[in-house]
Amino acid sequence: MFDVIGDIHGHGDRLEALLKKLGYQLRQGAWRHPERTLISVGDLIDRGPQQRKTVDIIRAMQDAGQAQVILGNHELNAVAWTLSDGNGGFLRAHNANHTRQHAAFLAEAEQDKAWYASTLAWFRSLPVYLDLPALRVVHACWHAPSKAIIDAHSDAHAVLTEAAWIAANSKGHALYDAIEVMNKGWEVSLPPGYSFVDKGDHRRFAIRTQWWRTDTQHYRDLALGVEPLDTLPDGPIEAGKLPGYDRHKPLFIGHYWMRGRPQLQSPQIACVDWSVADPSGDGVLAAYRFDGEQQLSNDKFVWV
Ligand SMILES: [Mn+2]
Repeated sequence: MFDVIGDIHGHGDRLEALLKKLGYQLRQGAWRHPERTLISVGDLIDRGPQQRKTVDIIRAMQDAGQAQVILGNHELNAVAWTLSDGNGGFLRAHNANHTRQHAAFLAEAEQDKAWYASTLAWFRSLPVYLDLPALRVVHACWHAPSKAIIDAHSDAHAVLTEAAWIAANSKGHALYDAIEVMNKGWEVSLPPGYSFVDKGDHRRFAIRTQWWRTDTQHYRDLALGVEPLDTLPDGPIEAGKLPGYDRHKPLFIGHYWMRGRPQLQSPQIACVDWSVADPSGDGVLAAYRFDGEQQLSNDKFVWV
């Protein structure tokens, strides 16, 4: 069965500690478990102190048949950083914010161009999601209409075709919007006059949402990563209902920088991103030990 691990963001030592805690052993160049397979929800890179170590551990596990890996938004952005926009720039603009977000990765990658090129090619080979018999995995949001668009631009394993990478990173394409939803989450714009400052000190005019919830439509109930909540409108969102989740299978997501100790978002949804890269040091690297159960359980989280 599967151990689904959250966003690692360059914390290679913590990754090794969690693998040990989960019972994996380093043999013949890869971490292995006699009965279990690792699944990464993506966001291996950016922010942390061991970018290359993290990529190399996970890639070696995948090569050895010990791990499955999907695309996080940081891997998507790392590829877009290198793709020409046709106007002398790049599809991921090299502005101050983006440069700061990507600096830790670039600092290591640019020391070895061959490794950098190989790593980018590997990122391009990662699927956007996994839809396995007993579970689903996506970085941020499971949304059937977006999945259908992505499937039309992917191979049978949800890996974007070479030609799709430009559209996936170009505003105005349906594929761009579909990737935004599944890889970066279901965001809702704030009404005029409202904004907040996120953990990276960026002023934001849209919120990340708990898109799976259908019990409330209020900004303050649905927002993720906004502190204090009273910077948001005290009322329902204007954009209409959030997509909700069909609950056909358990779903594992990352991306959301959850705070506190790992816990389920619903009986079918587990976010495994518990903020290992938070500068406060309060975050943990988490995994969920999945054994096929269709009702998830809080006691199956493991973390370091
Ligand atoms: Mn992410």
